[in-house]
Amino acid sequence: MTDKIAYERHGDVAVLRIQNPPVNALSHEVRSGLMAGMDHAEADAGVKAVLLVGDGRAFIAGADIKEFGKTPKEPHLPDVCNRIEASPLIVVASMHGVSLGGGLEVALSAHYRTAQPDARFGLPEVHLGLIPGAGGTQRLPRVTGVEAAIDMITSGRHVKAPEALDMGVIDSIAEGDPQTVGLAHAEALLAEGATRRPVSEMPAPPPIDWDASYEAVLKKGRGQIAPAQAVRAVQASVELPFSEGLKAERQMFWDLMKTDQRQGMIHAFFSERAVSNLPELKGIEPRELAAIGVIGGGTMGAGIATAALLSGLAVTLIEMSDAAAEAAKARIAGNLAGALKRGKLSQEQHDNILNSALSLATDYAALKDSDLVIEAVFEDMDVKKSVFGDLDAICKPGTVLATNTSYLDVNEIAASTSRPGDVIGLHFFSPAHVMKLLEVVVADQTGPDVVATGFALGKRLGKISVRAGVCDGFIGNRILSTYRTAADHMILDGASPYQIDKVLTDFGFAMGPYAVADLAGLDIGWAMRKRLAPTRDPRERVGRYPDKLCEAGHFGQKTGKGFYVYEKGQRGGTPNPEVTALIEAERKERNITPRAFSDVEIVRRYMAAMVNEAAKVVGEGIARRPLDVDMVLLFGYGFPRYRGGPLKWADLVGLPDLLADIERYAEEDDYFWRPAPLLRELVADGRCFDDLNKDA
Ligand code: 3H9
Repeated sequence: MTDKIAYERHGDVAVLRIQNPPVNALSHEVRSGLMAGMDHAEADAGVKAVLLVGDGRAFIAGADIKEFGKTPKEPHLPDVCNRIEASPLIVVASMHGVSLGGGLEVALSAHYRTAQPDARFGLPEVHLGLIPGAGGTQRLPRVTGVEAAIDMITSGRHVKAPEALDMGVIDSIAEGDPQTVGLAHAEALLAEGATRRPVSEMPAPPPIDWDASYEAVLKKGRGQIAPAQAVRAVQASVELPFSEGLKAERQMFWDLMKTDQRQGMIHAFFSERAVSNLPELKGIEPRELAAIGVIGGGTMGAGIATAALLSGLAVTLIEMSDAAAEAAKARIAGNLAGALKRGKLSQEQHDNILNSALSLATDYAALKDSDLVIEAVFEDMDVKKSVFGDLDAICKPGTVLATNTSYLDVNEIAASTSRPGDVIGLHFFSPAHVMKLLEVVVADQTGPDVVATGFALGKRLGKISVRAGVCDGFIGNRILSTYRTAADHMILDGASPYQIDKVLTDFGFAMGPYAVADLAGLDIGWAMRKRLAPTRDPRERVGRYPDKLCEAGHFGQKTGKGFYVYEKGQRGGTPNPEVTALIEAERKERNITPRAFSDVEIVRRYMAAMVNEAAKVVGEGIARRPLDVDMVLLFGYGFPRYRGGPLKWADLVGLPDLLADIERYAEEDDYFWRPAPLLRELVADGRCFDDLNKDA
């Protein structure tokens, strides 16, 4: 045995207690310890049953993800599971907290399963680009049937104890100390003369239409392969003898282990956790956060207020007039209705929020005691400065003053107050109560405890918070503007917006850039183009056709027409022929002979632009690490999680090739395509972006 598994004897029952904090992952030591523990129990005279139980906050959270990518060491998890199941003793698992992945597979290898009422179960391997690899796809269908197993495995969702009981995943729910409850269960089984009940010996469930299920899952996964493979693995559980099914599962598991998708997903898993872990914040206490103020109750302000209210904060919302304040309240009520419907909120909590946690005001004086104020007013520097001047005069000392600007200079805003150290950017993404991303924009003089407070607010609101420096567009919008430009150039040169959208959704993006533009409102880009026009370099290639669309009053979804035409009641749109005509006219005007773009070239150029700008953003210190950029794109811009983020994607395709592409594109347009110095450096040193994550 190892010190990760404690062995205790309680009468006829041997207890194997897994002790591998924080979540009892099945590391090599734990696997070896379980093997040795089973040997020990079987050799221990008089032992009739074995109880598996976890220490700390979980039964077992699965295989140790940190071991993935390294040479696997024996004993392998499937062997451990088979060893447990084959024991002549009765094996009982008593579960609390989470039993995930390999953890649930260990439990399914036990003969009986009991759990705490608040325990959760899942086979989330698809979120790591994998399928269960220790019998999960073979044993689960035998206890739940095929459809429930496919749902659980392909979604990776966590199932709560009552549902798990209904599904047949567990046999009973009992509240109390997991070891005490488990011992009582084991003793009761022994008293009633229960026998071993290996899941592998249960009959295989009836088949389903496998191809239809495979296709449906493939389509839903937008290019993700693991969930569809899981359907095939479950199919094997029905069509093959158990031991053959296990082999088939194992093969698929190892094939998936070698994929870029697995690497991308695991990068996302660890980056998501590392992103708010900043060395500069170690030991810095955030300021108090109990009451916050929000200025402006439009879509963004109401969304921010909703997110804060849902997290239990008291919110004072300021609007220009009583009527505007009431309209903001109606927006918040609309947002809360969604949460109520989805069961995220009880009726009592809902009423409480609207009747007491939310206050409306038209006078800034109502903010004098706020701990943090976020302004979400019109994107205009003079307007923002005037708001910050008022806040400076009214707020108590120590109030964090935050701007939700998406591109304006936070240093300039901060300088307009007498307390620039208290000023920070908190850039939410619309709808702010839904979107997970928060850019915490740190200006030159922002105090470290103010930064810590920004992160603390993000955590409380359930956001993925990413530190960003000050520049036009911060991390996300700056990179977006560059890859959108690359796409716009391809349109001028011969591609169509519809081909580009299709190719990029096939790549895995939630939406293509032109469908996104229609959703956000074409007037946003129009305003931006007008703002930038006076300072544009004459070498910049900017299409005029989107302006013409806006001049004609077509702003995308909200006006029913943009790049696409939207019929009432329909979710998606159909290509707008007027756009095609406008593009063709502009090509003629500019003497451009359109050429065909292959789907591969579209991805290559779009991604090269994204990666190149991202490398500049990291090189300039606007983003601290490549992983920060990856998380911004993943959580704010619909980048496919299974690709890990643009810089993980770049590492996987190879930086030298990517740099060579950029240099080749620069031969046509050396103004737009300027290789990032950091990219050149990495290529010269034979390093990749992930090396920088490790250095940080
Ligand atoms: C699998 O089982 C494959 C098998 O089918 C076949 C094998 C042959 N390994 O998230 P948290 C760390 S695949 C290693 O902040 P929470 C995590 O990095 C596996 N480390 O807490 C963090 O470390 P740090 C299937 C792990 O309470 C710390 O634990 N299982 C693992 O919000 C706390 O985590 C999964 O995919 C792990 N498996 O959430 C489960 N899990 O403190 C993945 C966690 O250094 N894990 N850590 O940053 C989770 O979903 C959540 O972490 C969990 C806890 C719900 C457990």
